Amino acid sequence: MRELPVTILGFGMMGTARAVAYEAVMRYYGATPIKPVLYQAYTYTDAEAAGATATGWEATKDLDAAITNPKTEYVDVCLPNAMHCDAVLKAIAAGKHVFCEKPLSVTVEEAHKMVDAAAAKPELLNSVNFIYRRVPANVYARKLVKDGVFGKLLEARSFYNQSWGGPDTDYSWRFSATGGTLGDLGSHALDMLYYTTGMRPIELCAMQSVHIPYRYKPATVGSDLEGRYNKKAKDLAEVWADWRKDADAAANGGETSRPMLKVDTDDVTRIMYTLPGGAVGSLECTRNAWGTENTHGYELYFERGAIRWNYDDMNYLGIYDASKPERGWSRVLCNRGGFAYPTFADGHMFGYRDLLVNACYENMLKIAGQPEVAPIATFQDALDVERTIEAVRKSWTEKRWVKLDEIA
Ligand code: SOE
Repeated sequence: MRELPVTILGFGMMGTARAVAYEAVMRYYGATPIKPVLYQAYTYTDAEAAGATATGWEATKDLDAAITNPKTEYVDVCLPNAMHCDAVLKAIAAGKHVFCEKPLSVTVEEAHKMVDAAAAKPELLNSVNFIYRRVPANVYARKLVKDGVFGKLLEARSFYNQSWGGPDTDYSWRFSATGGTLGDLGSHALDMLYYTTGMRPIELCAMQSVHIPYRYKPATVGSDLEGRYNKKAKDLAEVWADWRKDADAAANGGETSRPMLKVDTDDVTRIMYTLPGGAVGSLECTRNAWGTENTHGYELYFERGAIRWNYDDMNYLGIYDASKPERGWSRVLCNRGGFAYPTFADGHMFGYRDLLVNACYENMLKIAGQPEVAPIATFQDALDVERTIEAVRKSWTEKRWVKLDEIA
């Protein structure tokens, strides 16, 4: 069996989760044509490095050396968004297969560069971690739409809402211009729209807003999780009151109780759009909706029925067949034999980490020249998402409907 030495760049939440997935893939799918072997991690901190070396692989703080290491063949980019482009271009130039965390880029220009670089080396994998493609229920939804089971699509509604973005979450790169809610969460919902329906918006109108324009500066800025877990054990009303005083002072150049940094991105985005064939849709994403920890989903309304999915209940697909006299929602369990991915046993539910294993598995299939279970997201797919994101920004800045054709 061919072994493929893997380097993971970035060993925060996503890098470590990916390490688990590469290690598990042979256990899940014994018949993988290629065996990923974890070789090296690029880490920011000694603690992260210790985590990597404890399981027997190398750790380095030299990013370029990690990317170009002649001993590895596959680079998995789990760095903050702003670092993707440079790392991906260097990895392709060094002849490595690339798996990159979403969003692929922070601008359309960057995404174009990455697509061009990948096109020049078609023998290399170019794959983006739009992970919700790997949910069996979504693979099945895609098939139902493709087979035209309920006729033409009339309306689409998608949402990706989380709740961790209150004033007690400190600043991190996720609140910089390169890390906003639209790129972080909306990108998934846009990709899922395309994945399930095969359609992308033609024209859109959007609004964006910032609830928390200034955030407290943590001890070290940059770590993915830090901001989220610096929450104080304080009454929430007090948190808001204290924060409001500081935010007003920051806005007016006054003294704040702790150093603050300005947020340069959206906390919330809403989009309305048209699709080919006359369908219309809407999309919402936020980090400030209490009770929606990772509530990502969609509802698709067709001429003769509807489909709905929600990550909160991700193993099931909701199907409504309006041609049946009883007209009720069916809750179809999709993680069992016959639905896309092999499972441990029927009905033993999939979790997030299983999706990452599926993604690693399908990257191996693709490298081996074998068909994936369902299409992986390529750099081109991610460029299309980035173009839509750019159209959203343009629409809100210029306060008008924007055609996707306007974006290069
Ligand atoms: C944080 O908002 C995050 O980890 C995203 O970056 C992921 O893409 C999403 O799948 C879960 O939430």
